[in-house]
Amino acid sequence: MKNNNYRLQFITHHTDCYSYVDSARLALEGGCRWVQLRMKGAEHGELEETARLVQRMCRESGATFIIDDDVLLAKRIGADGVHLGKEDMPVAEARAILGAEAIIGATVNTFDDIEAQLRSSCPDYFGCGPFRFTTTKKRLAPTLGVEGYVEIISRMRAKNIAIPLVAIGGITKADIPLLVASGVNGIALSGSVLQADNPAKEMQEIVSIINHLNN
Ligand code: TZP
Ligand code: MG
Repeated sequence: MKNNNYRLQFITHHTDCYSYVDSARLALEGGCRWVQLRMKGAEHGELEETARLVQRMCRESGATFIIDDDVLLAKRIGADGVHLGKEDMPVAEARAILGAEAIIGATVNTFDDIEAQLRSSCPDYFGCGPFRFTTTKKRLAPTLGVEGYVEIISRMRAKNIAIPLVAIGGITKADIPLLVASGVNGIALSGSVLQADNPAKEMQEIVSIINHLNN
């Protein structure tokens, strides 16, 4: 694995209209090629069944598939990687289980978190946020705004930290140009796509914005 460009990650969620699986399908239909399966509070059996299904959908689309929190499930089904929060398994332990080729992302909220993480391990990317308030995640850290990313990126550059930084939390397509201009390498989102009238089309527009900004 590791052939991932870290520019755009879709995080699964459910709404009144869509299931977790629907959400992944819509993102893939819209051209997203990196999906994180996040199903907070799901029971083990349902999580594994959904993970196997979404993994198959991702494979069929040539998309990268990672799982939130559950390193052992990722290992068992051969997912491409995991995303780990501050209270999850340490990155170094996950690396020992999943191997060098797995994509391992780590949540950070501040530059201090980045430095602390790098003292013990080297994730493949940092998921850094929240950009703004969102209801998708409970127990949200303070919001960063564009200024927060500008500061974190400048401190990373000053210390030659080149690990991709992926902005997350309340991001809409209108935010993407400014966020990318702030220096972040990628965007992770969920709610703004699923709340759009046509989620696949919304994702298509987001993919197009990102491709134009980076080319
Ligand atoms: N961490 C911060 S926000 C979030 C996670 C996992 C979920 C995605 O947020 P949004 O606002 O639905 O794009
Ligand atoms: Mg977690």
